[in-house]
Order: sequence, then structure tokens, then C-alpha cells
Amino acid sequence: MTRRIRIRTRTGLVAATALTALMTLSTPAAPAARPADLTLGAAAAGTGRWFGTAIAGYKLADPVYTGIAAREFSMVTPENEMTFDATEPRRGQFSFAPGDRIVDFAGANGQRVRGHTLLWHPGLPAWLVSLGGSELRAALMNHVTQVMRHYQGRIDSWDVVNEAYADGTGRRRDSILERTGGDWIEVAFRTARVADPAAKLCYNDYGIEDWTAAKTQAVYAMVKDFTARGVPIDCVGFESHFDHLSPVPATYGTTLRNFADLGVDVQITELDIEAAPPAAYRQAVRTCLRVRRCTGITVWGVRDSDSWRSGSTPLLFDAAGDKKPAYPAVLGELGLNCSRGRTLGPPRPGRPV
Ligand code: 9MR
Repeated sequence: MTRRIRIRTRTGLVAATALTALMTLSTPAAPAARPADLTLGAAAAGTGRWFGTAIAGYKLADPVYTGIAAREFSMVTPENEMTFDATEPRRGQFSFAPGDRIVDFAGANGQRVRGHTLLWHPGLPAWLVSLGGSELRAALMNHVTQVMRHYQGRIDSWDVVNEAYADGTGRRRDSILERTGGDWIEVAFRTARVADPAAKLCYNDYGIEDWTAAKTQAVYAMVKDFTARGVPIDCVGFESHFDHLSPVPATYGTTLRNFADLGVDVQITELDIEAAPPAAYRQAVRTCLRVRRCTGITVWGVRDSDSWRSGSTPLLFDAAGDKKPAYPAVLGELGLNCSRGRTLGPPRPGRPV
């Protein structure tokens, strides 16, 4: 027996044929039940969310890579093409071609783009590192302004500041950025709002998924302070790189909900899980789905061979481009939460986790 799911995406109304056995998708032992035309992006759209991937520009010539990327995902994050050194390798001389190619790829496939990332302590060009004080501050903010203006209208959310907090403590990470003054994050967000008032402005970090971690508490305090004082911030990205030392935490849902309660969107922005256990992927997806303001999930790469940590095979597709057991687990979890049989609107109210 078949059931049709009507899903509204950015590119129009898609009718995805699903089987009632969609309910069993999370069981890898039931391959016959998999609807061939349901994708991660379409299934996530059924919950009012996006499902994205990181894209590496130099892989856009690989047809297996682009085939999966175009088919499965509704959001794209340039993996390395929009960092500071990539976009402003010489002072005042901008290099947008690599980033543009990814934005063009996304546009051609009806996908949205997360800008990644404007200010991040690695990936700073040598000319910048040689500056100090107010000259450095001005160069940083000029960078934010120029890059955001270039992509205005084509990128709807930006990781304005990435990974500004240190591991294991509630302190900010020491970096050249920090040494321009303790208010640099706030100034970056204010500058970003002026540069592109329509863009959503995100803070993005790893190791902030566990509510009990000092780093999580420190970032929460910053976002709370920003929202209380009217510093413009719209979203917080939880990278979610999980492994046996840092598994999906039991408090993940509490964390997402507490941040969302501050009035920001929350997003899973760089998901990968060592060995890609279906149950752990299902748990991560379910956690987002249970928080109304969790607006989307991005996995950090397409195939295992594309991953920044390919040795731990943490993604949804193997090196040959075939779906791994975690794929139907994710699709099933999304499908279970899809509003079936009607045109879908914004995310449903969250349930307590
Ligand atoms: O996946 C990215 C890898 O190709 C780069 O070598 C690395 C350093 O620039 O950055 C990786 O992506 C990181 C992301 O930009 C920010 N969060 C952590 C990611 C993994 O290191």
C-alpha cells in the first residue's frame, strides 16, 4: 500500500511517494520498504527543516560526488572556500571564485547555503596576523563587511564567529582575534547585521552539545547576554562531531532546548559520528526534531572518503557512494516525524526531550 507525502521545498512542491512501511525505514533489515524517490532533503522538508552537507569545491568535478550532493541535500556549507585566508588572501584583495562555484552549484540544484565562516582563529592569512590593535580590528570588520556584501541575497545564514571558546574550560580561546579586545565577538555580530541585514547570524562551535560542559555553559552565557542586550544573533550551530570519547550526550536535547529558549534558532551544523552507528545517528536526528527551533541538520561531508576524518568512516555514504545503514536510520527518523498527506508549513511545536 502506498501513501503520498506532499512536501513544499524552496524549489516547489514535491510529491514523494512513500510506502506505509516507511515506518520501518529505521530498521536496516527491511531494504524492500525504502521508497526510491525519498531523499534526506525531502524527508527533512517534511518536518519543516533542511538537511545539508559540507561541500568541497575541488570535488565538484566528481560525478558520483555531485550526484549524491545534488540529490540528497537541501543545504550546502562550503567546507574551506569561505574562510578568511580563502576569501582575502591579500589585504583588500578578495578571492570569491571558489566560494562562488559552490554557491552556483547550490543555486543550480535549488539548495540553500550556510556561509562558513567569517572569523575563525585558524585559516587567517599571514598579512592579517602581522597586524595588531585597532588596525587588526578594522581589518577584521572590513572582511566581515566585504564578504557578506558580496554574497548578499545568495547566502541566508552565516557562521559569523566560529569556535571562539577553549576546550574544557569556560574561557575564551586565546587567539589573535581575542587580543583585539574582549568585545570582538559582539562587534563582529553588529558589523555583520549592518553588512547584510537580511542574513541570519550564527555562532558556531564544537564541544557545546553536552549541557554539563563548562564550554557549553560559557557559550550559553554569551548568547544569553547578547539576546538580553540586543546584540544581533539569530542562531547557534552545534557542530556535533561525535566519537567514542565524545558520544551523543544524554543532555543534547536539553542543550538545544535551553539555547532555543533564549530566542535563537539552533542547528546541527557539522554532524559526523565515528563508525556511523545507525542508533547514534537516529538519536541525533530525533534530538533536533524534538526542538521546534532546531531548523536543520548538516552532515560534514558526503561520503566517508570526503570526511576530514575519513579513517573513522563517520558519514552516511561509503567511499563508493553507497548508502550505509545509518542512511535509512536517518531517513526513517525524519519520515516518522513527517507531517503526512498535507502541504507542510513551519516546524511543529517541539516535545520535551
Ligand atoms: O573539514 C575541514 C577540513 O577540510 C579542513 O582541513 C579543516 C581545517 O581548515 O577544517 C575542517 O572543517 C572544520 C570546520 O571548518 C570547523 N569545525 C571543525 C571542522 C573539522 O576540523
